Amino acid sequence: MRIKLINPNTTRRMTEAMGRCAREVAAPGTEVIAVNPTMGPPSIEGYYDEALATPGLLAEVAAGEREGCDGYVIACFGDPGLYAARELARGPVIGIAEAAMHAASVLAPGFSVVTTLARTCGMAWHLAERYGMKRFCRNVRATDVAVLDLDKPGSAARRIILDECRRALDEDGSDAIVLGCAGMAELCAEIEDALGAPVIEGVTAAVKWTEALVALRLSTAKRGDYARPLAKRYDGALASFSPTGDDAAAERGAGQAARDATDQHAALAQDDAGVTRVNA
Ligand code: 2AL
Repeated sequence: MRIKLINPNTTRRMTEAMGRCAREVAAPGTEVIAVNPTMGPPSIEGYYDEALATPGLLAEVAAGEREGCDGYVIACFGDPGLYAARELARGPVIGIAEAAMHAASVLAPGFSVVTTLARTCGMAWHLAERYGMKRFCRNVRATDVAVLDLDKPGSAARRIILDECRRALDEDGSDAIVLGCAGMAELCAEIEDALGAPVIEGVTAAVKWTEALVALRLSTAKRGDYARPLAKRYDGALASFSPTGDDAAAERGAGQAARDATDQHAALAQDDAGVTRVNA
């Protein structure tokens, strides 16, 4: 099966690190395609960043539909564009915050999220609320490490994050830690070894969940809120994102349609000049 792992920020080295983590846990028959958009913010640290990362993310989902991807992981802890991506995709789409919080909720009676900047704490609380995870989420703690400083050589990020995780276990009444940024994925094993408690990072959790749903031949429902976007003309800079409303492929079912290379599904693609266009 093919799982497309989309880092919605434009920082390639983060995408590559996530790809390494994902491939370490993927089953032998699973191909992980790790990508990031070329337009948008280099890191996502607020609602504005999230909003403007979303068009590039959706273009990658639409391209994935044409490429025959079986499922998608949105690899940013704000889960930007999750529901919009589900409207485009036939297969399952899982956000890393969604995956990590659900995993933590069955591994421990309560968890703490340890995230990057303080300004992202509210976003994590909103997600916990949205996913029904608030009763498991004991606290959301900021480290004030910026996303692009997480893997800077010589940075104190590892020590700062580990110290905050320790405080979370000591002070929050939590028995598990959820790492609140995709850029922390490669730190997970080291932190878990040091803490001796479950530490969940969403990239790997979401890859395994997506893999399980695809293996079960389950796809995204197309009857209700996740139906294809309605056909309409968008104006101005977003004109190329105008949905065509062609959901015939979706109605044929995810398993079959995902392998249909000639599918004229409403899709966005980037041509050689990097221009996004519809129905390539
Ligand atoms: C993130 C993340 O996962 N990727 C990114 O660019 N920002 N999350 C965060 N809390 O800073």
